[in-house]
Amino acid sequence: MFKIASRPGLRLLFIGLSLVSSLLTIFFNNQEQTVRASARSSPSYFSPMRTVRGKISVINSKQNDPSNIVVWLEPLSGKKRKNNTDNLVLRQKNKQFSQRVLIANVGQKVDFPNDDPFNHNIFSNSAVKRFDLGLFQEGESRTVMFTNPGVIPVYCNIHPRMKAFIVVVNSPYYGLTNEQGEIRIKNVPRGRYRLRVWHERADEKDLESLTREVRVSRKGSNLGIIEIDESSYVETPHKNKEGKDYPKPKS
Ligand SMILES: [Cu+2]
Repeated sequence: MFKIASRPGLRLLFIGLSLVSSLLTIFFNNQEQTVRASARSSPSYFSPMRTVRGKISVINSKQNDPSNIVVWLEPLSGKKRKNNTDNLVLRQKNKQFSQRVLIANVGQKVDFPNDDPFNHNIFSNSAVKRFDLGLFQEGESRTVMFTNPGVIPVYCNIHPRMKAFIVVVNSPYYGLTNEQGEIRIKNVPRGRYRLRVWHERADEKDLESLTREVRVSRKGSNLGIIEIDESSYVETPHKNKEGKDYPKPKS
């Protein structure tokens, strides 16, 4: 067998044949994939919905954690799907919120159930949405409706370490990065959008500079790698609901 390959003419034929065979394999595999893909997406044939993907990497970061970064798309053309209206949930359990970052739509409500066997007092002094849920115990819940877009830091007046952010956006096309910084926004109609990004350890101006126009085609859109600089981030303790320092823990 190897003797045949050593003759120049036959060797060329051999290479040629294997090339043809691999091309045929690639061709038929692609055909199969196309068929499978169109079978899967057939219900959306009349209103094609696409996935927008991307990845965020944080630079000059102490934490090196690219999770919990909000990415959303504001429609610049075409019809917009209605905002989400189902109530969202931000639990309190083990003196922590169930999520660090929660994305809500304008007009959406958030329930704050207390799953701890002691009281919490959830509040925010944000200019976007100021609220104070008062003291409430295990098994109880309070609800807040968010009517303006913006970032709302949420705290507990008893437990200074409790911290969450509710990011209210006026578009149903949004996503949160996973631990690898990957983002995936599904069911986005074709059209032009303004890309927006929010991250708790980024400078507002830096985030502003990441805003750009994105076109979603019938293949979706790949945002590529988006870099966020954390060098200007300084962690500062927040105040309680009266705007004062929390009492020093007794030791
Ligand atoms: Cu608390």
